[in-house]
Amino acid sequence: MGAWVPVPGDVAARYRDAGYWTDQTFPGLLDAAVQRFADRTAVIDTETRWSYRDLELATERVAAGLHGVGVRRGDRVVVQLPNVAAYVAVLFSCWRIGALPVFALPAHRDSELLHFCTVADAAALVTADRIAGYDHAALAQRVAARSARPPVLVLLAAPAVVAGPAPREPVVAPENLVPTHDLAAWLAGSVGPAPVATPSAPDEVAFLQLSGGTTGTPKLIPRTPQDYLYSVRESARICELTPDDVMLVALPAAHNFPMSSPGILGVVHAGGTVVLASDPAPTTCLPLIEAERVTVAALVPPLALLWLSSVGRPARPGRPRPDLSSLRLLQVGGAKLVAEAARRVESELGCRLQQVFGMAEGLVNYTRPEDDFDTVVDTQGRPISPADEVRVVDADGRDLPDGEAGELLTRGPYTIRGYYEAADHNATAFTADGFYRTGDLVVRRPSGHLTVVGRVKDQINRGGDKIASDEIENHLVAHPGVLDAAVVGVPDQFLGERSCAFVRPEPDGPLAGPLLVDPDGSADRAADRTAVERELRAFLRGRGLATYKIPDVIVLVAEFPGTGVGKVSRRELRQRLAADAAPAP
Ligand code: OOB
Repeated sequence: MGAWVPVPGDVAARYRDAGYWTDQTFPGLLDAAVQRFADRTAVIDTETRWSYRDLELATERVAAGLHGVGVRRGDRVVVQLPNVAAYVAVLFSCWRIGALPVFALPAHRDSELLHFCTVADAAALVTADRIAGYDHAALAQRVAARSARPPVLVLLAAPAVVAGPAPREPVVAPENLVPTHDLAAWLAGSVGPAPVATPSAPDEVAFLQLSGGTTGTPKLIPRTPQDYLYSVRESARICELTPDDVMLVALPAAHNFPMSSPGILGVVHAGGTVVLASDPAPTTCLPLIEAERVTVAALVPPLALLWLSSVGRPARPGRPRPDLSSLRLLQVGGAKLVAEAARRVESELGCRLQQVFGMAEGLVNYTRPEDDFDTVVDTQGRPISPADEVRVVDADGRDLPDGEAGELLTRGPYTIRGYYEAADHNATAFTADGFYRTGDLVVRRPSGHLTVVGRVKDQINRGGDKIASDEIENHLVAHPGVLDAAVVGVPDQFLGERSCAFVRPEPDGPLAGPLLVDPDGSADRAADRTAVERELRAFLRGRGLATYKIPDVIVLVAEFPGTGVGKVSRRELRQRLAADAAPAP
């Protein structure tokens, strides 16, 4: 286990005394649900319907499989799976034997997965052979081939609906392939009984969640059962979950939002049903809501817009509109939902809206059932816990009064005090007294409700997918033709933000040539620019970056505006782009 920063002893004692932190563990969460709700439906995907008893059995089988390939208590297991029931079993099986899952997203590629496997020193990588047409079996092999300590590979033959069309990716040379283990065979009961094992204690790190990141490499977030499960129980209570609730998981299941706010774990706590959608499109999800009588769903803003526009269109003849009457709550979070869209949810989807402003580092804010309409539309909610400490500060770290915009700093019973194995970064990401600097600009109301009004961190929020400017810039400057790069977010009606890379070519390098010396913008020059953009995108893809991180726009510039202290002014770059986009006078 690597270095992490526990909450100081006296504070931990306070959280325990107040009843926030309990002795509950993740296996304990599942055991309690099995005892109370054994025969009720726990998890549904396109091919699976598991009761809580079935989920427990699947968990035992995968735990036996993992143990059989050498995974032991304290080992890290990188998990990259589509939204399938097996994912839930893999999670609980890791916890059952005291191993720590590391939550990768299906969108992650060589660069990210290799990084997670390395930082976490992973003992195993569990993935599917294909997800949405991408060859994850080959990806896993490439990661293993490049790892100092190759992880054991466990592959799920994904059902056709999540696997997508056959992949065309090049595969690792046959002589370099490492043997893989078959998750589906484990689930079918091909190995013996699960070992007797001690799960992580309530105060030990039980998994590593991913941060959106603001610096070169995504950081890992260590969470313990006592802190995480407190937020899960409270989230379930705030969202009024009962055993009759059916939650649709349309976002990638490993993200903190569908995992715990209240998400999959909140539903297990309540004894309800999780329905895993193979993709978040309205054409998939709206019929699923009708078929499974879904009561709660969680979306990022661009998907909420898509769903709204889908129900707003006239029904096609012979294709009746799906019946959404079971849906009682739509949660929207991960990025700012514009008020105009927020206003439409209730009348057009026929359910209540809940805004969710959370972060994998901890703090989660919800609008509440008792909030009036304007509060639900205009704010991103208030913190889960009375023990969440919230400060809104100016650029000098001075506290601001309610109503004034400043950076949100937070500390509390489920917010981390430091990233995993990241002492240097922690020194700036947290204050000396343990507040996490969120990088979000907020305005607080006297009621405690927060409205997100901007950001001070160098991060782009592309419809909920977070991109660290710095990470993409580092990849771009690795190109022999690139002297320097600055990546910024620019407003986008649908995504909220798109990413734009400003690139300064190396004066005598392969990307320079006619591009910068010909100021009158001839047609040839435009063709050259397109070729350069294509080249840079292919280069980034070749470096194994997740697709959502490939810049939407690439602009070549001769130089960057400075800030006065020699730093690139990202603000000026954004303004320049906005001016270019404005219609000519
Ligand atoms: C969730 O978690 P992360 O770790 O992917 O991203 C956190 C960041 C926040 O710091 C903020 O910048 C942004 O995402 N964000 C929002 C927002 N919710 C998150 N910005 C504006 N409005 C919102 N409603 O995104 C996350 C974790 C748990 C629950 C929900 C979202």
